[in-house]
Amino acid sequence: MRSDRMPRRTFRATPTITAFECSPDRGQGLARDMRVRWALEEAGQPYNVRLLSFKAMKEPAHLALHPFGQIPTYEEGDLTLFETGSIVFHIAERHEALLPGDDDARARAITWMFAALNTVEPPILELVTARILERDKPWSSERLPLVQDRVRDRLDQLSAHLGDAEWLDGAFSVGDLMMASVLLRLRPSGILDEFPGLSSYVARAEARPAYRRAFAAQLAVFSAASSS
Ligand code: GTB
Repeated sequence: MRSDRMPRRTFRATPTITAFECSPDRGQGLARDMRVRWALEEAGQPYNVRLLSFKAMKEPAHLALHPFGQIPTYEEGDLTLFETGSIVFHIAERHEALLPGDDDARARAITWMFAALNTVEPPILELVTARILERDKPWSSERLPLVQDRVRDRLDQLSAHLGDAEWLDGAFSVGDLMMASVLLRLRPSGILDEFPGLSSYVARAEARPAYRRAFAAQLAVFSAASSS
């Protein structure tokens, strides 16, 4: 059923987002400003980027925008947002190709966005912690396989749902943008390669022109920082 309750919202000003001045991922596009850049590119919305050092992120000027002193933030006129999910949702509400006008399709796209952030990403973040922050702990070799298997269990389920479909629910939506972004965080671990269906899904997402523009923009920041 199509909803005619409200006209589609528009951007009231050119947004400004924040990103790492020098991303620790060395331009792999794993930091969360990438999700916001990608959504803005899908929406065809130009944007500005303010780059921040780790020190600046904890200073009052940035803490006034983000209570936890992180990136990304989003400013659009007098509106300031933090939390990637909220920012991407705000952008998606302004672009029908990210959030369908049909009420039910829209609700399902939002469901997939939450599933990406609340159900699929937590075990992946646990794995990132286990592989990087805990790797020197004496118990790391015992814990890591448990965490890896928790990720595999979740990917088994997601893969079974996706099957041979191109996207999670019909046409590409913000649910796919968030899910593919979350899965990309797995790439350095090699686990994504164990799931050919999900690997192809992520590859399709990465092949989208909007993704490529967003990726190139964040890579250019890293390249400039590392050559200066
Ligand atoms: N829940 C918040 C959101 O979704 O916006 C989480 C934001 C967040 O974790 N921001 C990180 C940050 O600002 C950057 S994206 N960290 C600095 C700090 O907390 O002081 C997370 C991230 C960081 C680095 C890599 N990497 O190097 O691969 C990947 C992702």
